[in-house]
Amino acid sequence: MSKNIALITGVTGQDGSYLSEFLLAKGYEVHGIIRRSSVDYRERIAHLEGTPNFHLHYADMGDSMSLVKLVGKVQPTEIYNLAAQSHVQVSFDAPEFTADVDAVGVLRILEAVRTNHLEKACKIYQASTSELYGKVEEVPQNENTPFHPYSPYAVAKLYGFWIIKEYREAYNMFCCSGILFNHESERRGETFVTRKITLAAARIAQGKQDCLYLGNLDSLRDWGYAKDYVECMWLILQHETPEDFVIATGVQHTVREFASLAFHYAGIELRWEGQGIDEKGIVASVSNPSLSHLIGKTVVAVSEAFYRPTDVVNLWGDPTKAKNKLGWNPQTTSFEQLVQIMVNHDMQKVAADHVASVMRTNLAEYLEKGIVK
Ligand code: NAP
Ligand code: G4F
Repeated sequence: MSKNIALITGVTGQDGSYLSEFLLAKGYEVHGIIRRSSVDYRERIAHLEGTPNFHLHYADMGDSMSLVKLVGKVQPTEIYNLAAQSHVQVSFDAPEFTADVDAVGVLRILEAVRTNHLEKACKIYQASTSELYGKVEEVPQNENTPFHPYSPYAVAKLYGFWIIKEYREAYNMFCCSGILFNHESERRGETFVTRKITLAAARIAQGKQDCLYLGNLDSLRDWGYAKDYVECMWLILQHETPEDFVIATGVQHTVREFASLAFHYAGIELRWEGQGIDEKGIVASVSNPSLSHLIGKTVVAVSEAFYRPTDVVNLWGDPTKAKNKLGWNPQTTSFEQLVQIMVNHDMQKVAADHVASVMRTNLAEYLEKGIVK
């Protein structure tokens, strides 16, 4: 039997790390693309480095030559194109870079496969996004809902979606898009709203932060657990025909609801007062007397700095096709479980960071006083 060889772009990201674990457990040989940076920061995959079937290679989505050479060397049977400038707000500040990586980058991967004559041997998964629905034209959104991208990120991803479809039809390649709705985890980047909230709730509960500043609290998202979603990426490539799928939980919550629940798991009950820019989350009660000094304090406030020029405010996915055709269960991890997993993780992280910082301070003092040499 021929070996399954996966090439993952974006292997250092949230999804790339979970997908690597998932494919390694299935016996795949996994190759990941990393890019040069001045600090080697690969926290999410550090535990996989040294695993016999796990290999990392330098390349960049902006560098066709590196991709062509790497695809030729690895001879993948499956490519998971997860690499992207994935932050919507950042795409307003760096629109050209976002277009280069998130749009033309997809074309570069497709052409790398064609240049190496692997059209028939290699299947391609493209990380598409619910942001394509943008200024939504219907709720909930499914595979037939019209797209209306509403940020430079979404416009770039729309190109990625269509070029995948084009190569499928023009060259008969097995390439598909997973239209994934927001998926989060304890490995989520710290500037996405969910992780920003769970980290802040943990810091506020441990006296390390006074207040959390957020943008649009009314925004609605369909949030799932990233660990559950990587299975779908694989299932999409195992389906008999190349097709695009919406991957979502089918349940919607506001940013405000996410914040209330995160603070609840950190031992703090919030009440909300005011509207718009003046809205505040105030501590109504606490589960532990050691937090009673927080009662009546404002711990969440709104800042215009986190408003977007255009914001996508009503994402709600219909995963019926994935459920029926792929046999995927969209409710493996509930919203409540997801928030609890993230808060528990961040409560421990904040406590561990505190211990490490005290140890560093003590060590510096001991060195200065000559107590340790
Ligand atoms: P992420 O944590 O931001 O990871 C992005 C990955 O892309 C990182 O490994 C990053 O490398 C890599 N990357 C960025 N620019 C690159 C370049 N020029 N060359 C090579 N690699 C580059 O994103 P994620 O949450 O795992 O999402 C994975 C994919 O799914 C992305 O395409 C995202 O747009 C899409 N998506 C995500 C969601 C979601 O809710 N998470 C929903 C729908 C679609 P560094 O570590 O070096 O920065
Ligand atoms: O967490 P977010 O930054 O995620 P967003 O914009 O939905 O994008 C994520 O999900 C997409 C799938 O739909 C992916 F394609 C994309 O790569 C990324 O993973 O923001 C969620 C919502 C937005 O409406 C935003 O305006 O939360 C609102 N929000 C309110 N306050 C905030 C904040 N977002 C961030 N990042 N920071 C805030 O302080």
